[in-house]
This record gives sequence, C-alpha cells and structure tokens, in this order.
Amino acid sequence: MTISSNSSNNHGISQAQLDAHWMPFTGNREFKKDPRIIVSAQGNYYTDARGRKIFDGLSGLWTCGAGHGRTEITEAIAKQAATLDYSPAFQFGHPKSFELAHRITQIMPEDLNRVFFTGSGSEAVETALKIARGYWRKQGQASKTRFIGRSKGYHGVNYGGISVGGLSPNRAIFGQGIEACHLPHTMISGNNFIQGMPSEGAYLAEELEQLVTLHDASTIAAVIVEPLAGSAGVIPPPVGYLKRLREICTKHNILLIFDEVITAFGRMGSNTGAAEFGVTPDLMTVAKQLTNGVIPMGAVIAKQEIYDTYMDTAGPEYMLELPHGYTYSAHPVACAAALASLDILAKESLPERVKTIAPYFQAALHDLKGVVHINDIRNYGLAGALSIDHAVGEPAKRPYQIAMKMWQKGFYVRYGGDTIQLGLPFTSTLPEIDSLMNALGETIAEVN
Ligand code: PXG
Ligand code: PLP
Repeated sequence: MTISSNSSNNHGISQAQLDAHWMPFTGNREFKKDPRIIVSAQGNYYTDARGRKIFDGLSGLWTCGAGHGRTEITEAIAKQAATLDYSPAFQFGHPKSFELAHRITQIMPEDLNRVFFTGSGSEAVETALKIARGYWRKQGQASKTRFIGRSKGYHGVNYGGISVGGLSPNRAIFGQGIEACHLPHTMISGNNFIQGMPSEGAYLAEELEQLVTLHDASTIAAVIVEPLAGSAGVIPPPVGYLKRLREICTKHNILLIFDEVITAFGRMGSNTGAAEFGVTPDLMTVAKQLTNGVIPMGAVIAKQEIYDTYMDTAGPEYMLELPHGYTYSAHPVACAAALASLDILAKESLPERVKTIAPYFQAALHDLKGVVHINDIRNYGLAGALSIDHAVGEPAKRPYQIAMKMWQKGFYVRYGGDTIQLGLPFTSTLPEIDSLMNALGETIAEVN
C-alpha cells in the first residue's frame, strides 16, 4: 500500500484508497491532491487528521444542530442495534416507528398527522411528489400530474427532485426529468442586506396565478417550495409570500408541499418553518435534523385527508394502499436515533435557544456589510449567507477560496455558487459567533 506522499496531512489514506471513492458534490481532483480529512467530532467542533480543532459553522450539512457526540443519541443507537438491528419495513412493524411517528405529529402543525418514513431528504421529496400525484388520481383527477417548483429551489438529487428543483447545475447534464415548471425566486434587486424577512416581494406569489392560467389547474398536482431556500444561499421568504402561495393553491385545488429538510426541527427558531411563518402546507418533507444527522432518515408528513383518500380507495383490506416504500423506511436504529434527538430538542428547548441567539447572530453577520466583495447578506434563525462578487469569469472561485482559507484557520463554512453559507449549531455560544464572524471578515478581505 502506498501512503500519500503528502505526509503533512497525516491522514494515512493511500492514493489507491483516495482514488476508489467517487465523492459526492465534491471536486474530486482537487480534494484528492490535499484531502481535508475529519477524524472525530465533539460538541460544536471537528478534529481533523492533523489534530486541529475546527468550528462546525454549518452543523455538518445543516444536520447536527444539537452538536456532535451526543451520548443520548449514540447510546440509544447502540441499545437499539443490540435489541433489534433490522426488521422488515414492509407488512411488519416495530414499536419505535409508531412512537416516533406520533412524536413527530406532536411537533408538527396540527393538520399534519400522518408520517411516511424514508432514508433521506431526496427520498422524502420523491415520496411527497408520488403521494401528490396518486392522491389526485384516487380523487378521479388523473390529469393533475404537473409540478410547480421555484427557481433556485433545491429538492435533493433524484429525478423528481431535480425536475422541480431550480439550481441549473444540478439538472444540466442529466436529461429529461418529470413535468415541472418554476416560479421565480424571491431574491429581487433592492432587497440586499435585509435582516430577516424582506418586506418586499410577496407580489411574486402572483406568478402562480399566471402559471395556473397557462397550464390550467386541471393539469397541476402540487407546488413545492422550501419555506426558506437553503442550498441556494439562505433566501428568507418575503413577508406575506408563503401565505399568498397557500391561498392560490387552496383556491385552485393544488397541493402545497413545504420541503423542510433544512428548516424543520429548530433551525428557524420554531419546530418548523410552517409554524415560524404561519402557513400550513398539505405535505411536508423533513430529514437532516430529525436524527441530528447521526443516522440517515427522512420523512413525509401528510394531512389526514390525503392519507384517508388512500385508505378509502384501495379495495379489500389485505391490499396495500400506497405501492411505495424503501428497504430502510423506518429503520429501527434510525427511529431510536430520531427519538433521542427529538428528546434533546425538547429537553434543551433548542428551537427557543435558536430564537434567543438569532438576533445576536443577525447583528454579527450584518456587521460584515462593507467588507470588500460582499454584495448581499441574508439570514433567518440560525441560517445565514453572504453573496460574494464574482471574480471575472469565475463566479464560484472566491467562495471556494474563502472556505478553504477558513478551514485553514479552524472554521468550517459551506460554499456554494457565489455564496458562503452558515448554519451554526443551536448550541453555539456568543463568543463562538464572534470569532467566526471575525475570521470571516478577515478572510474575505484577504481574497483577491
Ligand atoms: N430538500 C432540501 C430543501 C434540502 O436542503 C434535500 C431536499 C435532500 O436531502 P438529502 O438528505 O437527500 O441530501 C436537501 C438537502 C447545502 C446542502 O450545503 C444542502 C443539502 C444537502 C447537502 C448540502 O446547502 N440539502
Ligand atoms: N434495486 C434493487 C435491485 C433492489 O432489490 C432494491 C430493493 O429491494 C432497490 C434497488 C431499492 O433499494 P431501497 O429499498 O434501499 O431504496
């Protein structure tokens, strides 16, 4: 075995091992020249292969809001794996999935009370889209198949998700998807450097009326949006915008799906984006924070009326009602992790903690206004992003350079498109917020 010649990394991973792993959403060629290897995590910090401590400025990938290494979760996982490591997901059950489903419904807005488990956010999105189409067919309206997403939306990477998604690089090379069209995004000029929700922009919801006129409601199954767009670089909804989408969907008999893979379970300062923004969808997708990121798991939460429609139209009771599910739907170990994670969220009042420290985060983040290259700052709850002026011909280069310099200085932040994204742990302290912002300001000023 040849050990990497770059001994300064001390990662002990051979070139052949590096080559063997085709990494997701990663610049493989660049990464493998000088790998950034994380070996352990505790609280709000990672330790890398060189033994450096690194602040986790994105809570993993928006996953680990309660901090890393939570023994309540790891012990629950160990116990569950020793008791029941797997049980067949189809036609048989185990106690934890029912307990978890019920627990989730207690956290959800009142009308959302039927939970379907998946293995990830992308699977949750596919499931929600299929449930929506099937619902209309079962209602005798089989022509309602079209989906409406939104420009800059991210709904995972499967074919339905990239079809309704609005991030063009994620779609460009993959060919035909499913029938979908898109609302405009809400990042309008004039809304730069707004703290929290912009007051301008609700009128953009009226574009939905235009799309309904164009395609006719009889062809449209559902509208899917993130209440706050995460991956595109933290775009909070304009005041009144989501409410207007809800009204137009209700008026035209179109289902409204909120993709809350990032926003559910505390990040917005409430249990869900729906609760925080005061608008209830017909279907919601969740993942990530559900298990504090420790075990993969997602879910779709549906209104009872949608569930009942399936139950009432499936023929004899021995017949299944929804021909859909994953080998790992409601995996017992994932269920145990989620129950422990939701316990922590409640016991430590983490959504409330987010709400309490969000104003401090907001002020510290917006203090970066005036630093060279920054042309916009956006935030809500413990989510924030900076838009960075494009280097000539290379819109994604500066954010990459900034994130890499931050890593050298002991801070993990996410870069994507022309943005730097922050999703701090709910357990962040005020001094941690200060040192992150200081490092960011200093680093951005260092980049050409
Ligand atoms: N919907 C939304 C709104 C998401 O944010 C997914 C679906 C897909 O979930 P899975 O579990 O299949 O990845 C996501 C995931 C980032 C980033 O840096 C965001 C996601 C994933 C990775 C990175 O913004 N979001
Ligand atoms: N492909 C094959 C050949 C399978 O047998 C299965 C599941 O049985 C799948 C894909 C789907 O896998 P999952 O249920 O983990 O999504």
